[in-house]
Amino acid sequence: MSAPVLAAGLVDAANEAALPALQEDYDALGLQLARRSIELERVTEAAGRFSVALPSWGVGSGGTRFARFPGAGEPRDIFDKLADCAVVHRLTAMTPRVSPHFPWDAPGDPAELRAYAERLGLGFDAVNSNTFQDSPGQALSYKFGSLSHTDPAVRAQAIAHNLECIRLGESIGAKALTVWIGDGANFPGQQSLARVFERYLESVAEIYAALPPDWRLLLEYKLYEPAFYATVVQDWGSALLAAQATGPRAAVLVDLGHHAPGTNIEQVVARLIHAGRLGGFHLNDSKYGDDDLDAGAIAPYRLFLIFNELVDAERRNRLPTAPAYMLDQSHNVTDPIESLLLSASEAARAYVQACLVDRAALDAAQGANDALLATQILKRAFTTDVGPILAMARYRGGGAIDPLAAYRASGYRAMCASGRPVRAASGGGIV
Ligand code: AFD
Ligand code: MN
Ligand code: MN
Repeated sequence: MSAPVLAAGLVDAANEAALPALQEDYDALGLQLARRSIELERVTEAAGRFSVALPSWGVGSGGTRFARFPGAGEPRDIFDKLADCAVVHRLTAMTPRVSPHFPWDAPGDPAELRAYAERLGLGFDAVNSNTFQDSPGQALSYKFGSLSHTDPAVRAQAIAHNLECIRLGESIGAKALTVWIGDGANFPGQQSLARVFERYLESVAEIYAALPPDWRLLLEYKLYEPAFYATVVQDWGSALLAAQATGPRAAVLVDLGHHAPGTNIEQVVARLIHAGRLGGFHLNDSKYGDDDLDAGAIAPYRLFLIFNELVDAERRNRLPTAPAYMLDQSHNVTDPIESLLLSASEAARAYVQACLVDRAALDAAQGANDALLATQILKRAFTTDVGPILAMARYRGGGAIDPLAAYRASGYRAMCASGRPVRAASGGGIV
C-alpha cells in the first residue's frame, strides 16, 4: 500500500531557511531564562520528550448534528487516516501514536495495519470502543443504552464489543482501552439513576476481567449529550467511583469539553492525581459545551493551568504512571491536518510554559499568603513566548521549524484530493 508523502527534502529546505532567525530568537530566550535561573536546554529537552496521540477520527472533517461538509482528499479508511497522521508527526515530531476507534477503524487484517503503521513510524495509543451508535449488522440496538442497558442481552453485546476492541488493540500493540458510553436519560424517571450505574459497574467489571495485565482501562465521563437529562457517567466523581470500584488499572479520562461551563478543570485534575486515578486526557477546547475545538484555541490559560498541575505533580512524584495525552477534536471548518499540527503544538506550549513556573517562589508566595505575587508567578510563565523552544525541539526531533508553512508548501492536500475521491456527505456529525 502506498500513501501520498511529503516531497523529500521539503522540510530540510524550509528548516535551513528558517534556522538562522530561530537560532537568534532561541539564544535571546536563553538569556532571558538564564536571568530567571532557568536552564534553556533542560526545558528544550523536556519539550522534545513531550508527545500527544492523534485521534484517528480527527483527520477527517467532523460535523455537527445539522450537517457535515466533507473536505477535499479526506481519508477513506484507517490506512488513509494513518497516512495523514504520519504527516502530522513528520512535521511536529511529537505525535508518534494514533488512537483508533472501533468499529470505525476495524482492520480486516490487524497485522497488516500494524506493519503499515510501523512503516510510517507510528504506533497506537488507547483504542476506543463505540457503543454509542448502532453498527451495520448489529443484532441489538443501543438506542436505550449499552453497558447500562436494562436488557442483559444488550449489555452482553456491548461487553463483547469491548472485548473485541481489546483483542484488536492487542494485535496492533495498544496498551489501553478507553470506554465512553452515550448511555443516559432524556427525562426524569426514564431510568433508575441508581440502577443504571450499578449495571454499568457490573459491565465494566467484566471488561476489566478481560484486560491484559499490562493494559489500562480509561473511563471517560461526559456531562450531557446525547442524553440530555442524565448521563450514566456524568462527571469525574462517577468516573472515579467506577475506577475505584473496578481495580487498580482502571483510571479516569478527562476530556476537556465534558464539563459544565465554568468547571475548574485543573482542580479536577489535582483531585484525580491525589486519588492516583488520572488516566489520561482528551485535549480540545470549548466555549460552551463539548465543542471539540482545537486545543488552546479558546482558553489557553486554562490549558496552561492544567499542565501546571501536571508538572507540579511530576515534581512531587505524584504521577507514577504518566497520563495518556490524546487529542479529541472535530474539525469542521479547517483542514484537519492543519488543526492537528497546531493543536499538538499548543498542548506542548502549555506543557513548556508550565515547566517555566518558578516553583520555589510559588511555594513561598503561597506560604506567605501573597495572593497577588502567587498569581503573577503563574502569569509570568504563561506569558513567556516559548515558541523558539517548541520550534527548536521540533527541529532537533526531525520535524519542521514551521509545520504549518511546510504543510501548506507541500501540496499534500491536493495530492490527497486527486487520489481520494470525495465521499458523499453522510448524516450528521458525531459528538
Ligand atoms: C465523544 C467522546 C468520546 C468519543 C468521541 C467520539 O468525547 O471520546 O470517543 O466523542 O467521537 O464525545
Ligand atoms: Mn473524548
Ligand atoms: Mn466529546
